[in-house]
Amino acid sequence: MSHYHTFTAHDAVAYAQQFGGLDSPSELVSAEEVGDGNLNLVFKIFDANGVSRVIVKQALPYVRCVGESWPLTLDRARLEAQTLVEHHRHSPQHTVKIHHFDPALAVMVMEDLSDHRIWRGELIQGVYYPQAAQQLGHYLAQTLFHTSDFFLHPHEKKAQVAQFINPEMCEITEDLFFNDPYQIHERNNYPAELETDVAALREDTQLKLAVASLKHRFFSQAEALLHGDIHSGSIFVADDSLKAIDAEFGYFGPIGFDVGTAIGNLLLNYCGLPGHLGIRDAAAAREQRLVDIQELWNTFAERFQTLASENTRDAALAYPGYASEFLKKVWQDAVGFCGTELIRRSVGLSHVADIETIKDDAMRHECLRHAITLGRALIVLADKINGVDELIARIRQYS
Ligand code: SR1
Ligand code: MG
Repeated sequence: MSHYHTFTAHDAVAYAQQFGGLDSPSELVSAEEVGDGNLNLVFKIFDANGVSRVIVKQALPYVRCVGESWPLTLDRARLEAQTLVEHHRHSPQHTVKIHHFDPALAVMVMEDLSDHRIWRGELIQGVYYPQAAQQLGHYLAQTLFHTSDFFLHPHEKKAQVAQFINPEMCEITEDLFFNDPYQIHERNNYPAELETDVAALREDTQLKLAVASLKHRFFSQAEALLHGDIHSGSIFVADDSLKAIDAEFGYFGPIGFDVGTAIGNLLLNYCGLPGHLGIRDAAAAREQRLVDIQELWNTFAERFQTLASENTRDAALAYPGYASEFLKKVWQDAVGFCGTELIRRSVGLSHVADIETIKDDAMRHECLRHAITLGRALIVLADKINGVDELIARIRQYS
């Protein structure tokens, strides 16, 4: 790590000229730092016509949204680049392309997606991408099946598990998802008006037992190479296109975590919609979110099942009926993890714009309360919710 230094815009241009893979690198003339996430620097690199041509992303040695008081491993840049390269092999149409990465500088050069938009912003604005949920289900099935024991040789699988050991980033998830919301912690962030609701989480034995079980699975179930943070802010969309980005939380974990995080973010949007559109007008958009969830899961499960019946390499796992049994467990995990995403985004450090940007305080608090109540229900009822239609019935029950 000795030659690590934080990039200026000038450094980013020079780096993109060298490693951007362009035929005429001297076309690249300027850069703008556009990172608005919690962790990294992100530079758009422009040509002389002001057209953005590639992206340079660099990890900072600390958590950007908190500051230098929270140091964080630079190795996350390698893990992110290698996760995206691996996912791109299995789902090239739905994963951003990495042109180059340098672990010592914690930097990568990647495909520019300026013709796409961040899905979360579009969901909030009410811009509908009819293919997006199915595309996300396809991405999840392709990447998670091909990095699982169904597909990889056992030696290769174990080598990959070792390559993607990601203790510091996993620790963030372990704390933010499974600890902080259920205890008093200085990182928590919620309005005083919600104190009674949040205090109830801390006293809820049934809930805390179910959260412990989910955390245990997150610790120990190395089922596939997860994206690890697949929320709607980590997804670019355009007409008929969807691309996953931002995989620094990638590691081998339970498949239901990725599926549950993805569904959870659609549900956070569902919870926030009345705050943007008013209760009456939100109804149609909410129905769309429920259809999105149905399509996401059905596409994922059907594609995973097809891949399992055609491409399972392990003789025991190929036994007829095993893949569908496995998918039932993935589903129950997904429902539980989805619930933890709803709660941690309402009570913990990192919130989502779907709810945070609601201007009316009382309405925002109501939407947060809804996310907490629904999240709790999904966590404790996960093993009683058999399939996506039952999930939708439960969501309606808690609306
Ligand atoms: C300290 S990082 C906080 C959150 O931002 C990332 O996007 C992850 O979701 C993480 O939990
Ligand atoms: Mg991210």
